Amino acid sequence: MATIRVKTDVADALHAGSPVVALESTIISHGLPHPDNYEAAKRFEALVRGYGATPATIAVIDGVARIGLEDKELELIASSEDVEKLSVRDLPIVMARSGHGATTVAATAFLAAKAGISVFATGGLGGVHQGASTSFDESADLGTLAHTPVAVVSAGVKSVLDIQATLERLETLSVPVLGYGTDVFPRFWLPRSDFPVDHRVDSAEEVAAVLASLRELGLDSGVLVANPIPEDKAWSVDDHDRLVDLAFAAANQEGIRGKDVTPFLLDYIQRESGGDSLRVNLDVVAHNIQVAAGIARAVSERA
Ligand code: PSU
Ligand code: MN
Repeated sequence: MATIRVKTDVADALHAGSPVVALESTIISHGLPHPDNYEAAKRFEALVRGYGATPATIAVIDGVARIGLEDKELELIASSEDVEKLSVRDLPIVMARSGHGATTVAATAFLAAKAGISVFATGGLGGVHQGASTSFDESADLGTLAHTPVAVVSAGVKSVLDIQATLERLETLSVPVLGYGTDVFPRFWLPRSDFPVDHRVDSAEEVAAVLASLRELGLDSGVLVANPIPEDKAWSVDDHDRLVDLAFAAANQEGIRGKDVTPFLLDYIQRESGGDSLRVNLDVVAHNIQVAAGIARAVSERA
């Protein structure tokens, strides 16, 4: 049995050299609340199509890595209580057990690259957690990007992470970071963090050129395209800061650890913000999809 199955429309697009954008599934299963998550997943795919590319939402179903999901599979990822969150190290285990699972940025990027997809849109990349100097909690998203040749379009990383340490780790791992229309690294719900990005690009063609140079050099790292949410769609800084503090306090009190940390914090913030953070979260992904589709078109035009 195949371990990776590419949906027909995605395979056709790849074969023709047409633009394809990979989408992750953990954001559906663990990042967004049920039942809005299914509608959101469908909308993300429709947006990719609207911008002239073929969407490939990635997940593991019945032990097979699917590059592009049928509606029923998307529904399963969005609704099932026991869909696991899969990072790269979990893939061989859930496949061996013929199980289902939703892929994180790391696992999605890994499978996308294997299928020949070079552009991936998400909300926020995982990173170094606060207190990582003692907990060692750093997302596998970073280490995977160091050797996975995919451009990940993300609104920086969530402000629940240690942004400075995350940027340092990306430097150590030799992952290029490009500010898309910005000189400042964004922090997901908000367009700006306190940290600059060294390299700014202002067009999809510039990103495609960087990807081409990366290939020519024989480097196999990914590229992080840090794309800030437009100012008029951002969350209020005060509400943001207040709820992030409360989410941390709750996580500490409940002793949340390991892979549960990110979903717990996101869920807490979503519930307590009365829908504000969710609205911004959806706008963040939609905006990243727009930029990713542009990059995918530019990549396919160069080829
Ligand atoms: N950022 C979001 N929503 C999410 C995640 C990140 O805006 O749901 C998910 C992504 O799938 C990311 C994962 O890869 O959280 C990182 O989890 P961890 O910190 O456990 O590596
Ligand atoms: Mn972690």
